[in-house]
Amino acid sequence: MVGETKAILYGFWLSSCSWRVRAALHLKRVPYVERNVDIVKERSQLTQEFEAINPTQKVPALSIDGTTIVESMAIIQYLEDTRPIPALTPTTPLLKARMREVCEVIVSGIQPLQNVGLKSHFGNETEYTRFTKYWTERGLITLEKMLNKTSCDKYCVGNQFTMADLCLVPQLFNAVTRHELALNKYPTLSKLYESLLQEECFVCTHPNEVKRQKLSQ
Ligand SMILES: N[C@@H](CCC(=O)N[C@@H](CS)C(=O)NCC(=O)O)C(=O)O
Repeated sequence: MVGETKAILYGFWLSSCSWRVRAALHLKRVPYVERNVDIVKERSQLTQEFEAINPTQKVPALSIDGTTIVESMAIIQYLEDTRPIPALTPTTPLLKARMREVCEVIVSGIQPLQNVGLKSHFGNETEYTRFTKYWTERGLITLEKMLNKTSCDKYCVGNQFTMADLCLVPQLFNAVTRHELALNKYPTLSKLYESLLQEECFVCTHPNEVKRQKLSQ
């Protein structure tokens, strides 16, 4: 039976992929505990113990319903399929495609190119930062053009909260805080970010909130 015991999210407070899943769990009202996998200082994702949980050696992974699922979008789709309310997918084929366009730009076109796991493959910190900032900025330019057409100012696609919003907010948070990019050049992204950040699912699962809870344990 789905949802019988508390799910376990293996995540990291600052990880955008973990935040996507945290917000989805919150929306779907799935009780869960988060196990911190320090991917920055301790590099715990590379231990044998974690590899047994997630062969990709990345966060997140979700243990739920007697099994473990990896890859944030596969996890979110599983939650959508097993716990359909509230729906995170539009109903029309075109809006579904628009939602997936936005998700892909972020999930395939930005996040992997600014992932912290790339750092050791660069000669120095400056080269790494230049590379990650460049791809993040290019992604923002693309998203601004796309969302200008599909967004209602409140949500990315149509007038419904979808998986695209789950992907957008954590990536913009990274752009602003880690890459120090200003969003004022992107009016659509700015409006969406400001409005979406107030959604309960992002307030309650915000990285700073996770950090605060971790420190108070
Ligand atoms: N496609 C994967 C990407 C996972 C990923 O890159 N996670 C990052 C954090 S957002 C990570 O664990 N990085 C550590 C590393 O690559 O060593 C997903 O969506 O779950």
